[in-house]
Amino acid sequence: MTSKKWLFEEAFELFNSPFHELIYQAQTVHRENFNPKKIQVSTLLSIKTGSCPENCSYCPQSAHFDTGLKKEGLMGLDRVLDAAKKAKEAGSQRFCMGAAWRGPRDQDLEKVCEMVKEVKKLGLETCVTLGLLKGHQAQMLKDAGLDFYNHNIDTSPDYYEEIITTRCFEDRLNTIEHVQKAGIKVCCGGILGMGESSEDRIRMLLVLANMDSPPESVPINKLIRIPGTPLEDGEDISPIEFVRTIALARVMMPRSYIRLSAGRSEMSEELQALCFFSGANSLFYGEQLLTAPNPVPYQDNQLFERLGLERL
Ligand code: SAM
Ligand code: DTB
Ligand code: SF4
Repeated sequence: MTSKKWLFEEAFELFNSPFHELIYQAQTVHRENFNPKKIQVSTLLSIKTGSCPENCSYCPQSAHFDTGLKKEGLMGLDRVLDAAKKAKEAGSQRFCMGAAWRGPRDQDLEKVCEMVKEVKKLGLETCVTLGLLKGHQAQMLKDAGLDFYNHNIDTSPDYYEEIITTRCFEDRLNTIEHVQKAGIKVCCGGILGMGESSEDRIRMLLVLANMDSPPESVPINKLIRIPGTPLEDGEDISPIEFVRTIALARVMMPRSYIRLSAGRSEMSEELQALCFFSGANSLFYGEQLLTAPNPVPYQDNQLFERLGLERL
């Protein structure tokens, strides 16, 4: 089924409509496409940490900034499998492995492919995020049985250069194309709260929603301000603006999972509830994201119970 192509003006109007109208539309679209009680649960693991040559202004793992992060080379298979087993036991459905690379070398990718094969054997869905890929590398991952590749566009095309200069927006789109051509599902979203305007947020969602096939999974991260990065200080996005963006993502991408991603540790239960009410239906579960903290499982279990949410 081809998806609707959105114009900026339409999205802008919806985004700026009265809050209750927007949320009502998002909730309606959500119910038409999903069981609103169900939530998809993924767990992250950093399999290669820090010393990244890219200069993404938000990232604790960039070699350009001193964030005091402990750097680690590519993790061995045993440690990865240990973490995956724990995630499975804790009730996670998908295991996402992230590496601080601009892109992988083939010899490293072979090791990651081995991880993918073994994690799949545990009965978990697999996702990896390894930076820019070449066509043959996407095929290597497909052959290993990879389910999802995460590669975020992070912000609007216009604001991209304010945030990252070691690569361009097109580079990201090329990798997404390789991933889709290889038949791997795409997880692609961005970060809110980096000083971008509402129009930038809308334009980011337009790029995602207007892809030939919109991403199956759309992570919406709230910037975690990391000391030592250029975005350490700055004005936070207002909670209402954040919810509006989630709601717009839901309406524009009716069949995608919208993931309430980084930044939940700094959100109240009420704000998270409003995000789920506006169509978010996925999250990262487990006390750590890649390097930054996430709510502890006990807290999230309590949240699920209070809101009557069930895992997929
Ligand atoms: N190096 C690979 C890449 O950039 O695609 C994979 C790992 S990278 C850490 C994955 C994503 O984490 C980024 O695209 C960004 O959206 C998110 N991220 C990184 N630092 C963040 C922060 N401080 N706050 C919120 N999201 C962040
Ligand atoms: C995504 O959009 N968010 C996740 C996942 N995809 C790889 C990563 C969030 C990283 C937050 C900062 C950290 O933990 O280092
Ligand atoms: Fe490297 Fe990814 Fe962090 Fe950018 S976001 S510095 S590419 S690990």
